[in-house]
Amino acid sequence: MMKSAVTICLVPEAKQGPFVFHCDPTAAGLQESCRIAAELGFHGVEVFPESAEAFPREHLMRSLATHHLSLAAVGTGAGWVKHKLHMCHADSQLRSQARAFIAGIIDRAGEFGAPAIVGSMQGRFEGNISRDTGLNILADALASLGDHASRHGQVLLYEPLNRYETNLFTQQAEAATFLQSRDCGNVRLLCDLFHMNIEEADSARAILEAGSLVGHIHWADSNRWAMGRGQTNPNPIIAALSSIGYDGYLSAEIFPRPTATEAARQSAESMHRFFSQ
Ligand SMILES: [Mn+2]
Repeated sequence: MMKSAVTICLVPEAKQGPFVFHCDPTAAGLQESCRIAAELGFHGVEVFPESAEAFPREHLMRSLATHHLSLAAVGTGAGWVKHKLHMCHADSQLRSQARAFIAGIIDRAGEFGAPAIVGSMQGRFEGNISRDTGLNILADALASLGDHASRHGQVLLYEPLNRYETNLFTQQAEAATFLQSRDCGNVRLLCDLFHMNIEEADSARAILEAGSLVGHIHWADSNRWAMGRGQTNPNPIIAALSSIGYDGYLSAEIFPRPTATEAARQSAESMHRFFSQ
């Protein structure tokens, strides 16, 4: 059965970002977001921490336990947003720091039985890094971080982004072919419906074709508001996910509009009505 999750951002520098709840990583902030998530029937939360060092392990453990929630996934994007690191940086030392940053988060997430996400940390090839070199760097990093995740019995989630955010992979099919041909056996695709609305000819078909490589879904409407507030028809997407036997999370990675609680409520409704079918 598919599961539902909602995003919680713990990074002040990302407060304009597409996350439903934004709070400082204190007990009070996390508890309140988790309380609302549980009240709305979500199975889990996806968190976006500042770093492995700043990961609020105890607060999160307590908040999840109090509200009977799971940790769905952990984002690594603060490595880019806050620390300006990414995996394809022209400076090899910064590339190593980017990998170490992600490995640290894999370890924190792994303790909770959750996977880490490589989205904006994939970066873009630029300067004296050619596309081919960039892809080699990406393949090497994903394979090695995927191995790292396997220590925790987890996969690593790789998220193709839209053309304005990366020049590596923007479509699921090309990313799937890449993972399969580059020895990235412990990496799965994160299919973000907002990016897919920009890049795919047919998002449902892309999910069908990615099949068992689909590891996580960012559940967003075309405008990155809650599903139901944009132009996306979720029916064929759910049909595709059912057809591939997907039993992972649908996670609402969207703007907190008109309010965080309303965005969470509408997201929960848009997921849970399918679960009861
Ligand atoms: Mn996403």
